[in-house]
Amino acid sequence: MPVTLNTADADFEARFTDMLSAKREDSVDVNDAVAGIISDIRKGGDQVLCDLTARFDRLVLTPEQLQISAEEIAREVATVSPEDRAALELAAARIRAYHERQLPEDASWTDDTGATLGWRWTAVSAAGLYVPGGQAAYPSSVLMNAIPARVAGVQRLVVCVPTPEGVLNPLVLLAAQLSGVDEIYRIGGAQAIAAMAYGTETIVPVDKITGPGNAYVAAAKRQVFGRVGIDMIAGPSEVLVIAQGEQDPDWLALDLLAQAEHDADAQSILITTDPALADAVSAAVERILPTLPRAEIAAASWRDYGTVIVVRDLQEAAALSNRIAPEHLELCVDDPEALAQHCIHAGAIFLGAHTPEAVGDYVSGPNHVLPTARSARFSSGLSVMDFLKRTTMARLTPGALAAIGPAAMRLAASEGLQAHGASVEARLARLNERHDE
Ligand code: HSO
Ligand code: ZN
Repeated sequence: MPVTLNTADADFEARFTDMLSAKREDSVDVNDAVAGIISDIRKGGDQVLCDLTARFDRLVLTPEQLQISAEEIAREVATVSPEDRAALELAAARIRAYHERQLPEDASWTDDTGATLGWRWTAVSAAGLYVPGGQAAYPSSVLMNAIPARVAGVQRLVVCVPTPEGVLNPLVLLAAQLSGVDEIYRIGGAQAIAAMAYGTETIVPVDKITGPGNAYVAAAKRQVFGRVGIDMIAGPSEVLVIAQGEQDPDWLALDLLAQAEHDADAQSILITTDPALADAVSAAVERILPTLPRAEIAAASWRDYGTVIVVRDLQEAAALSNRIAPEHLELCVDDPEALAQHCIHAGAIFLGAHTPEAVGDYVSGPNHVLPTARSARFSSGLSVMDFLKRTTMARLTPGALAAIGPAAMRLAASEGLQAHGASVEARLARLNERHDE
């Protein structure tokens, strides 16, 4: 049974803290195995990649076959129904339009000393996107990772997706095609991450790797970080629904179950001011749960991590929400905008009863790669920024150097860095000579 809490209870604080600190993922230590795979790929390149793909994916390939050919992509993509294609195209267009607005402006100004200062944004040259195989191969996640990269201006976009027994996923290939991916390799696991980070004979290394994956992929991303950039390491998905007033309990139950069906470690939380609504939603969850094809996963998540909290008012709800810092926050209340003002730690906020979290997974436009496990306190979802770097710029006139150079000389002396000071002094001396002439 899910936990039911009430802020009016004497033991609330203790039980809430327990809930917050519960660890939802047992992280198996695969670091040594992954370090071995990375070093094997660095030494053996394509041949090791083929050996590991034969072992883990039961797929025998020559190095030439590592990349999925344009003909294969065309053949698979042709099997997608027009309805599925139209839905994916709508999603891609909306995600692109949203992310185009994220492109930041360069800046440049001249201050009162005559120094021209600013910064400039440029894209990462090449990015690699990992797409998990099997159940978690979400075409929507391909769009959510690849489109921001393309919008940022990344020139070369690579996808790695494992294809156990050689089975290709047409919708994943179509999503890659719609988002402008350049190369797709049928490899997975730590070996795919190592190949993208270090390169092999056939795979040119990338500069940044993003995308979800299992414990091996997560460990590999951590280990190649520094050689390449990575996005976040995402944990199991979460939703917090805050509800008040006249709400359809079935709608709220379905939103909780939509999260629970992702993963037995996912977490769905309901906070409401209305004890009767809390009971009605819990009952609806129990009624709908057995009808889901993924009932087993959703039931495990709801049983182990599902939580219902009754609060006195919405201020209390916002305060608890900020402590939870949920990945997804749904506000099914009379004035969602007003409540959202007080909810400052959340990956994505969904306002009002007609904005189920699932639209955000697919078609509303914002990214669905979001900070989990309370990391929304200090980080944000995937965006165009993740594929950009900021270079700072400065140009001083002689007058500007004369105005601020002496302070630099002073600081250089205090740090014992003679050449630093001299590099400024030599220029200032020349300026003074000219003055004396
Ligand atoms: N809710 C997941 C993303 C997703 N849902 C993909 C369906 N497909 C994490 O934000
Ligand atoms: Zn989802």
